[in-house]
Amino acid sequence: MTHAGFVAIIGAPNAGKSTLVNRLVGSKVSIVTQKVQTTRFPIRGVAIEGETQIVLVDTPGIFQPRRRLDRAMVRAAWGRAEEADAIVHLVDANAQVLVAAGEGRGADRKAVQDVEAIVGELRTHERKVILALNKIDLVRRELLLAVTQTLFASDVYSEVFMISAASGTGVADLRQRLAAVMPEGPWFYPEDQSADLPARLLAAEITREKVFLRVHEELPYASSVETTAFEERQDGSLRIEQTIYVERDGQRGIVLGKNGETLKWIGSASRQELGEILGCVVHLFLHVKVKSNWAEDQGFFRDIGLDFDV
Ligand SMILES: Nc1nc2c(ncn2[C@@H]2O[C@H](COP(=O)(O)OP(=O)(O)OP(=O)(O)O)[C@@H](O)[C@H]2O)c(=O)[nH]1
Ligand SMILES: [Mg+2]
Repeated sequence: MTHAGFVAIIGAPNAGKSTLVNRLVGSKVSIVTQKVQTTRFPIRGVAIEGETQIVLVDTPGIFQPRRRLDRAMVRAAWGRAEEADAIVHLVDANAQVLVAAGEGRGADRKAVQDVEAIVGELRTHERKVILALNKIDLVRRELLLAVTQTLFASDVYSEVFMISAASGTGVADLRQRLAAVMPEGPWFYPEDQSADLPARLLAAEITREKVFLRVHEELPYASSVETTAFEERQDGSLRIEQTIYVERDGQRGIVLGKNGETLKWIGSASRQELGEILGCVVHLFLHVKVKSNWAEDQGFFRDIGLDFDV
């Protein structure tokens, strides 16, 4: 008898949710950067453990939202958690430990606050949640236990796992546990399918990752990427055209860089990765446009499956 179900991975921004989903799946289904708020909409990846199919749902980080897009992202994360058969709350253990030791920086303190708010919300849920403490490769072990106990005392968790999504430590144990709690039933995806993001959207995400990686200091959250053309050529190669939207004129120059060098780097990094993922030669054409209200555009929300009216 087969088993199959959905597992939502929730947590504060930058906890490592997308890294964990990629690790559990065994291939890259969701983009990862060092910036908070990288993931903007829920992304599914499929892992198989014996007779069990685990559909992992990567979600946007949960934080105190201000902009419309932020509100929609947080709403989507909680929505997926409610629908799932199991929930994993992923916590950046390093931020917790640093703050507990009085050494945390602003970003760490913010992460701890976001975790507190998530725990508060989980208290209102009846179902218990699996706690996964991530980034243990960075943490001094002697400090980890106290932080774990404090979190566990909140009474919202059924069990705890210590993992490093980046190195893979502890991830196999977590996957086995998730498989064990999946309900009986037929698989949702064919055996060889590990993701279900449409290729155009995947291509836009990969380019957005490169934008975030390259110009993250100067351009936080002001950019989005749209695939405007995606055509297979007769020789089997793909011709992909994309527009990078920014909010102000000055940001356009930042994306272009001196003599267009930054854009060239973004294009070449994205083209190379897309070629690997899609398994063919990719011809990528990037444009940069100023669209001050892209984050208020209803079509943008529809394309990535987020609610506009939240
Ligand atoms: N050292 C270490 N770094 C990690 C680990 N897991 C993730 N990271 C890093 O943490 C950063 C954030 O990872 P993401 O997977 O993008 O985090 P996320 O929770 O999906 O972030 P949002 O989508 O912004 O909510 C990246 O720089 C990762 O490489 C880990 O186990 N150890
Ligand atoms: Mg993410």
